Amino acid sequence: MSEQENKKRIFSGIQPTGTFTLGNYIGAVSHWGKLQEDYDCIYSIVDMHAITVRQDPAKLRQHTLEAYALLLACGVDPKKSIAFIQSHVKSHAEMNWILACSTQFGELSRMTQFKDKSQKHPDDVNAGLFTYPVLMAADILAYKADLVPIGADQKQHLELARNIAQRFNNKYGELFTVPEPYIPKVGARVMSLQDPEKKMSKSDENPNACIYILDEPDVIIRKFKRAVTDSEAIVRYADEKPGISNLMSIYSVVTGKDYESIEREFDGKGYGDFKLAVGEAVADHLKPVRDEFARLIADKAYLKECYTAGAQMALNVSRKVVAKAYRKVGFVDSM
Ligand code: ATP
Ligand code: LTN
Repeated sequence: MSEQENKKRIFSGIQPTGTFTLGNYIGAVSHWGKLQEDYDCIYSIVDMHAITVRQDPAKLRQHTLEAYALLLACGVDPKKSIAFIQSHVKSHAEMNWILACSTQFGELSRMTQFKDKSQKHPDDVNAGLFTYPVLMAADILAYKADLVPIGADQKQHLELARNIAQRFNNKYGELFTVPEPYIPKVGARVMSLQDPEKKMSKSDENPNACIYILDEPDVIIRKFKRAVTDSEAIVRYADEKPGISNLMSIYSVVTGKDYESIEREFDGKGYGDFKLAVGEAVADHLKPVRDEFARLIADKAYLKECYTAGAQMALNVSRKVVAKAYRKVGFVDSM
């Protein structure tokens, strides 16, 4: 099982706000299974984060179960890693409060995700949306994680978690590990297929902008065919060609080919051929995930067994850290 003294610890989470996109997969989740061989890994479906944006309760429940099944379908093995649902482990809420009292209003005001999401949902700029990064810090610090695999968009939140950990340690004495980000070199920021200046996001209202990892092969191929590119008609990686560069990085990740060999492969060919090749490669790559998801989601009893055991193991690790934090801030022992 997971708690081995000599291994470094990893923590990461994903929100159950909808089916994972190719961005979530390439930027984060596809790495999680590979890491579990060398690290002590803890992965969570962060439903408490999801309610910072209004959710339909029945849909959230369904999305949470689906996200848990997707996590396993993407390669997280509940026998090798701890895989659980955030709201099942009370340490997250407890640690959240302790850390909120070591976080400044000013630093939360500078978070770009807060600015973006409050612009997107001007009628519901709730306190949870504002303190979202504190809960994320609580997730990570409650397990004393060394490393946090994330996409590039979460780097600012991780910086904040590091600052909170250091500040708490300076104020109350050493407790928290200061976590390092683990951001992939290629694919850390998969862009929208319709607006390559914008990141691909689960909650995009345009379904053509996004590849969902459960999309059927013909849907995947059609979406890539419609992807926005440019008028140069040469497949090459360049800052001024964000659409083609985005497709190249996706193709590179799913085929293992580097940019030079991709440029050679499509030398003299048009964008039509290239887009079709990307679509087919992605559809093939995702097929085992789709098949495994179909098998798992039909077995609710197995999923329940896994997330119940996962929550118990997560609690066993995190409650000790919460107890130490309570003592350090001066709370009287309850037992
Ligand atoms: P939402 O649209 O609901 O805000 P999201 O698609 O941004 O969700 P999260 O659950 O917030 O997804 O993110 C889960 C993980 O996926 C994080 O590590 C995040 O950095 C990564 N990620 C999200 N979008 C991308 C992307 N376009 N490219 C690479 N990584 C991404
Ligand atoms: N905020 C992250 C999801 C998340 C997370 C975490 C990631 C919540 N808690 C802890 C890494 C570690 C996001 O992707 N939006």
